[in-house]
Amino acid sequence: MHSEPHILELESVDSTNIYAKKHFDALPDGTLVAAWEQTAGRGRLGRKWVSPPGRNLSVSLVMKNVENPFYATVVTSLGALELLEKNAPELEFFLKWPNDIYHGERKISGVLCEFTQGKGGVKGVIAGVGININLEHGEIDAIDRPATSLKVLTGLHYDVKKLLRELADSLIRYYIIYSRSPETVFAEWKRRNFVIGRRVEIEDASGSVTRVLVRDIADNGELVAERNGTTFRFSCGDVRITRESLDFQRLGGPRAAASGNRMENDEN
Ligand code: BT5
Repeated sequence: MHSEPHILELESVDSTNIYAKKHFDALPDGTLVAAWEQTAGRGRLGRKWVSPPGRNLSVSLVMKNVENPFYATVVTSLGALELLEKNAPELEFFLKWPNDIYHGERKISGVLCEFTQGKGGVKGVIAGVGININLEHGEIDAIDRPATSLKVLTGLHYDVKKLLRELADSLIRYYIIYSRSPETVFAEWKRRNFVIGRRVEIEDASGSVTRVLVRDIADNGELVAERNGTTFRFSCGDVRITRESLDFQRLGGPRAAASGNRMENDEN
């Protein structure tokens, strides 16, 4: 992998993940497939990813040094977080297990990592990242769950081509750090992950919701949660951010009203 990112820019495609999977053998490790329009953008569990043409970043990183989609999510979500923080340093973003970036109660970015195997037997992961950049209010409102964009948050219009290059740099940087020291990257991801130490609602694939206290995230990516004094692991589904979880201190009680819904600093 080169530290200089190779970006394959497509005007329109069904999904950058599908394209990268189809061309996995021909695409060198570390290639970033980007599209300005996705006609069939995908989320997890068969869901759709909404992204009107030209407004957002929709990319897939070809990762041939990672076989576990969870670790690909760790790497790429940190890269996406870095891009957001660089371009809106006054705002507070956080990672939310397993694959999201949020601002307050609203999602601004999602990651979809898929294991793949080429014809020659080479294994790897296609790491798809979608980030809402210039999405307008009306477009946000059309999404069926709370969402936001950089433009809605800051009122500014962003140069998506410039941001694409910055995103490529951040993704490759984290990929290189990961290939040298996976523990460092995993520790950073855990530190920036909102859920650890908080009371949240978890929703499994069938839609059943349970309120839990999240104790940790295991090395295999499972959530280690506690309910009625019993610890259990949760591997597939969503964490719901509620007003209450935003207002609770890690492993503590309600926070001072003056702090509003801003996150406390991560000090652990
Ligand atoms: C995700 O799934 O968040 C993964 C999103 C990955 C998108 C990228 S774009 C490049 C690459 N190519 C692809 O085809 N996909 C990847 P999940 O956690 O399942 O969340 C999906 C849910 O988020 C949907 O069911 C909606 O409720 C909501 N949603 C859809 N579009 C959104 C958007 N633009 N912003 C915020 N939320 C959205």
